Amino acid sequence: MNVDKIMNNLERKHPGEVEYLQAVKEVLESIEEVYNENPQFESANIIERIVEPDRVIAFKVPWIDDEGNVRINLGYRVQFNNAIGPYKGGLRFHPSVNLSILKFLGFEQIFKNALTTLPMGGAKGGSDFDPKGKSNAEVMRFCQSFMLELWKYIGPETDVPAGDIGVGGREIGYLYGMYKRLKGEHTGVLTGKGSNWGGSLIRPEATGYGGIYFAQDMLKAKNETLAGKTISISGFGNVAWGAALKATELGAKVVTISGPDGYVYDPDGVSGKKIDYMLELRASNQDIVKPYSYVFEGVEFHEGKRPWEVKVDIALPCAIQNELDGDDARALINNGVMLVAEISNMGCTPDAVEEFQKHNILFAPGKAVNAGGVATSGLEMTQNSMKLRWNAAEVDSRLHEIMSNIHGQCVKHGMRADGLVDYVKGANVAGFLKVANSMLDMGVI
Ligand code: 2IT
Repeated sequence: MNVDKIMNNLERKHPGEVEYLQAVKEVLESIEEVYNENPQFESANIIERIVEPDRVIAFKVPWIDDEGNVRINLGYRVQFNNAIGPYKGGLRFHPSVNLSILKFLGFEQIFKNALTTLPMGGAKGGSDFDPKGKSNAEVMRFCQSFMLELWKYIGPETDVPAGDIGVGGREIGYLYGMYKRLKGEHTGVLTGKGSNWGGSLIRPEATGYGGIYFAQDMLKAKNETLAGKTISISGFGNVAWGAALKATELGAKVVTISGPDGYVYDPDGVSGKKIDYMLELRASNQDIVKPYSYVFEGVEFHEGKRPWEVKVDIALPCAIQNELDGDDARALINNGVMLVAEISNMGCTPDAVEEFQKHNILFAPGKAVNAGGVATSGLEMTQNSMKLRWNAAEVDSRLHEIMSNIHGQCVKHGMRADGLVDYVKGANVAGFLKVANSMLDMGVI
C-alpha cells in the first residue's frame, strides 16, 4: 500500500475535506502492515472501496422560526459501509457540520461499530442547524422537517440513526414522532429513544460509562486504578456527564468541565449535585459553562481557554474533534499526565497523538474508547427486535463486557515489541480486519 499516493488521489477528489482526510490517513497508516501481509485485500481493491461512502444523501431542511421567518438548513446522511450490519451512527446538529465532518465521523463509525462485536455498519448524519437559543417549538419544527426527508432512506434493517452533539432525548423524540406518523410503524428505527417507548436503560450514560471502563482496563495493565486520580474533562454534554458520573463513582476527582466559552476549574471536584447541574446547563440551550462558577463556591472560570493547562493525572476529551492539539499535549505531558483517552471522536490532533506516543503516555483513540455509546444503541436494537426490555444492571454488565472485549482486541493487534500497547493501531487493525474480510466474503458489491 502506498499511503501517500492514496492520500494524494483522495485529496484531489475531495479538496478541502480536512477532517475526512485526517481520519482516513490515520487508519491507512496503522493498517498498512497488515494490509501488505494479506494480498487478497489488494486484489479486491478494498482500500479504494472502504474509503468512499456507499452513498451521501444531502437535502434542504426548511422550517419556520417563532417570529414567522422561513429558515433553511442543510441536512445529510452519509451511509458509509454496511458490510457487517445495517448502517448505524448518530446525527449531529451543530453549526460546524459539513460533509467533511460527517464523512470523517461516518468513516470512524465503520471501525468503531466493528469493534463492538455487534452487527452494525457505519453511517453518520446531521445538519448545520444550531440548537443554541432555539425554543422547544423551533427544535420540534426543525426535527419534523428533517425527518420528512430522511425517513425515505432509513429503517430498522436499513439504517438506524441516533444522537450525537446537539441531538439528545428531546430531538430523538421529535424525530421519532415524525417517522412514526409518516411510516405508520412503531419500530426500532432510531436509538436513544425515551425509556417509555423503546429506549434502552443506560443508553444516556453509556458513552461516558464505557469510556471510563476502557480507561480502567488501560490502567489495570499498569497495576493502577482510578481511585484518587484527578481528571480533566472537556465539554458538559451527555458524554462528559456520563464520564463524570462513573469516574466519581470509582473514586476519581473530576476537576474541569468546559464549553465554547471557556472552562471551569473546580478543585473540590465535580460530583453529586454538581453533575446533575450539567444537565440543567445543557437544557438551558445556551452552550456555556460560566454559570457553574456562580452557582458553586471555590470555582474558577477561565474564559476562552481549554482545560488542558490544568495539572491532572488523566485527561478525557469529551467535546468535539481536534479539541486537544500539540501544544495542549505538551502542557499535559509537562504536568505529568499518565493517561489520555478520547471520549470525543478524534478529539486529539495528529501532532497531539504523536506527542503522547513519543512520550509513552497511555493513549487510546475515540473509536475504541467511546464505542460504548453505539454498543448500547446496538443493545437497544436487540431489545427492540426481541420486544422486551432488560434492566439497567443487565445492560450495564453487557456494556462493561463489550468494553473489555474492545480493550482486548486493541491489545491483541496493538502490542508493541517493548510491551506497550499502541491502541490506535490495535483499534484500527481489529476494526479493519473484520470489515475487510466481510467485504471479501460478499464479492464486489
Ligand atoms: O459517535 C457515536 O458513536 C455516536 N454518536 C453514537 C451513535 C449511535 O448510533 O448510537
